[in-house]
This record gives sequence, C-alpha cells and structure tokens, in this order.
Amino acid sequence: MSVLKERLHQKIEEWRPRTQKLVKDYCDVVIDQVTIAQAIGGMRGLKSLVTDISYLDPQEGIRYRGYTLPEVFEKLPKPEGAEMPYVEGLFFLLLTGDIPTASEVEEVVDEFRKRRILPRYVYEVIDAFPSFSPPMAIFSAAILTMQRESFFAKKYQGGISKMDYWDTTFEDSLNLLAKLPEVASYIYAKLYRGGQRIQSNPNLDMGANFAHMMGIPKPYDDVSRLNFIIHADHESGNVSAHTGHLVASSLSDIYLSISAMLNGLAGPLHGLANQEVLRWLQDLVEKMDGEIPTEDEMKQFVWDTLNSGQVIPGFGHAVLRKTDPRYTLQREFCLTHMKDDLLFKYTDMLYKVVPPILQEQGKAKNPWPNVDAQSGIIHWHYGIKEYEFYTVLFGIGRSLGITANIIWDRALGYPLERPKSITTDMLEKMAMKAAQAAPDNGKSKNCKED
Ligand code: HAX
Repeated sequence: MSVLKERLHQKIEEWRPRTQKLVKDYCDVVIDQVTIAQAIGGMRGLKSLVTDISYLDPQEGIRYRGYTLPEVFEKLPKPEGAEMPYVEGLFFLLLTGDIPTASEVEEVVDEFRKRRILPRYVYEVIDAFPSFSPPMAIFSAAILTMQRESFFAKKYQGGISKMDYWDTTFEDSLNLLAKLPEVASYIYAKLYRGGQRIQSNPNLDMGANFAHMMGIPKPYDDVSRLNFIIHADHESGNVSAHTGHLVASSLSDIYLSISAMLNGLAGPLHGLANQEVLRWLQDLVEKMDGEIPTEDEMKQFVWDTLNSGQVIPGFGHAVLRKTDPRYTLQREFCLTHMKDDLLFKYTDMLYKVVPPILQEQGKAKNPWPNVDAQSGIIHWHYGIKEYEFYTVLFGIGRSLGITANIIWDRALGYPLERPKSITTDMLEKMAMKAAQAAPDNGKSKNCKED
C-alpha cells in the first residue's frame, strides 16, 4: 500500500466514529432553517452539506484542510527551482489533512506518472468529435468514455463491503486524475493545433508535464501548478462540487461523477466566466484600438455593460464578500511575471473601477473580483488564446477536490442525496399561515424590494 493510501486509511478509521456518533446520538440537532427565499432561490446559504476538505469563509476566502491559500503555497513542497508547489502534494493534503514531506510527494508524483497513459480509444473518441465542438463537451465525453475502466464499478458488481467502497474509488480517482492533463492537452492539440500532439514526459510532475504537452515554456509549468491548486476546491455547495457529490451519492463511479460535474462547471455563471472575462476584455481592446483606456472610459464601458442588462464577468460571488484570495494570488503572479501585459493593465484598472460601480448600482452583494477575473489573462499571455479552453483548465483543478470529497463520502458512508420538494400551492399556504400569525398580518420584513 502506498504511503498516501495508508495514511488515508488511518485517517478514515479515526474519522468514522466521529460521524457515526453524530448520526447516532445527535441526529435531531437543528443546524439551520429553510426560508421560502432559499427554497426558490437556489438554496443560498442553506447549511445542508458536510465536508472537511475545504471551508469557505465569506470574508477570508477558501481554506483547504484549515490552511489559507497563502499557507498552502508556502507549506507544500515544490519541485526544484519552481515557484509553485507540486499539485500532487495538494492532493495528499486534501485527502489526509497533512502537509506531505518531499519524499511523500515524490511517491504521489510517481503514482500519477504510472497511471497517466490513455487508452487508445480515448484519442479516437476525441478525434471523432465534429470540428468546432466546445472543448468542455469533449472533455466531459472523453472522461465518460473511460467509465469502462472503473475499478469501483467492477468490484461493486462483484459485491464488496460498503466499508471498502473508498478503496476502489481512491484507485479510480488516481487513475483518472493522472490522465486529465493528457486528455486536456490532446483536446487542445486536436482543436487548435491541427492534431499535433506533444508526447508526455514521464520525468515531469503534473504541472510541468501539462505545460510540456501544451508546448509552452517556463514559467507556464508554475502557471499550471498555480491554476490547478487554486481551482481545486471551494467547499461543497458550488455547482460543480455539488454535482459531483450528488451524482456519486447514487454510487455512480468517479468517471460518471466527474463527467457530470464538468457539465455544471461549463455554465456561464460558474467556470465559463473566465472565458466571458476574456471575451468582454477583447471587446474593449478592440474598441480602444489597443490603447489603455482612461479611467472614465473604463467606467463608461462597465456602465454600458450593466445598462445593457449583462453582468460584469469576474466580479461578484455567491458566498464571498471580499476580494477572492485566488484573484490576489494570480495578481501577485502577474505583477512578478507580466506586469506590462496589456490585458493585465486593463484587469488592474477594472479592480479599481468596478467595485464602486457595482456598489453604486446596489444589486450585487459582493462587488469584488473573483478567481475568474484574472485566470484567463494569464493563459492568454502565455499563448493560449482560445478562451473556450480555459474552463477545461479549471476542470482539471476542480477534479482534485471533487475526487477527494467523493472518496471521503464513500469512506464515511454518506447516503444517497434526496431532499424533498414541495409545490407552489404548498408554499402559498405556508406564506398565508405565517402572515395570519404575524402581529401586523403583513409581509416578511427581509424581502427584496421590487
Ligand atoms: N455584475 C452585475 N450584476 C451582478 C454581478 C456582477 N458581477 N454579480 C451579481 N450581480 C447581480 C445579480 O445578477 C443579481 O441581480 P438580480 O437581482 O437582478 O437577479 C444581484 O446582483 C444579486 O446577486 P448576488 O446575490 O450578489 O449574486 P448571486 O449569488 O446570485 O450570483 C454570481 C453570484 C457569481 C453568479 C454573480 O455574482 C455573477 O453573475 N457574477 C458574474 C459572473 C461570474 O464572475 N461568475 C464566476 C463566479 C466564480 C465562480 O463560481 N467561478 O466558477
């Protein structure tokens, strides 16, 4: 058994009694209430999911296993000469809660190396897609195709103990994660480089190998590591994480679950926002003839977007209420490596201009930039100009967190997800009953004004 699997096994054994005790002795303890606004409004803020892999504080941003992102980047081991840590080390941390030593990471790097070869049929499936197919659709389908490889599905059919579900899910996860950079870089080669594929280099870690297969020199290896790590997890309620968890709760295997979560990630209000940012910025570059706009011109462009009924891509968040630390980390990278880049200058001006405008407009609960406001411009700078591909890059990173969560869901025996739905009639009756019972017989106090 590998060090990672052994450590995970030990952590699972330690953790199980905690979950079991909560369910057995405290099952009735109320942790939240549901309002009509939440039931109609996307369950916003409803505390109804459990994960120990990451936690999102509205003010502070994401913590992975209790560590802030700057701490994660500082503490995880790095390849020699690299600025950013091993992605494989992050996977160790997400799964076990422990910062791995250099030799522990090396072992995971080795596991990934051994499992990265793609079955031939995956290339054939990708080749069979009609040209101009969206890369996210191909990515999701390529993963789905590999479902026949699922170790969990085979063992489940043969009959295994519930207590062991996590083990085969762990194997499936490693097998899939190791292949994702190969799948993604081949999709890129096929769609945009006339099928000119660069073979993987087995001496490299995941981030460096991805940069190599994309044909982009240093520091793109660090960009890949940064990109995969910051996108890995954002607790369980976001669309991609929740979809992965939901689909896996029916005991669908990792391939089915990750393919499904990518379909949620592909939406414009979620992972697609990074390409929307680029499209929007390019529109402005064109209008400005490549010149830097004045602050007033930039403000006008932002207001024009809002007045035409569109959102400002890369700003706002369903949970966060300050600048996303993932934005800040990328901004720091840009300041070091590409501070004279035209799009970075635009983005930095937006950082100054957009929040006061969103505040003045008074709709968005969070006027600050999110992760997507910066990520696209970095890939663009290093030559990936096909911005519909950016969500694929997000998807590789997000798969790390979702597989870690599903392994733990299986380890702790989380059941089939099955909330209850009610009808509008029922809601209206509840609303009337509450209104009659209220002293002023009126509407709730906290409802949105028209
Ligand atoms: N520009 C303009 N209006 C915005 C806005 C923005 N950036 N962000 C929110 N609003 C508006 C909403 O559209 C909503 O308007 P209505 O009441 O007319 O429907 C109102 O402000 C309240 O929304 P909210 O509660 O602040 O935000 P939500 O939780 O509903 O949505 C979103 C969160 C991220 C989807 C939203 O802020 C948005 O659309 N942002 C732009 C797209 C984007 O950057 N998405 C990526 C988010 C990060 C992520 O998940 N990446 O994967």
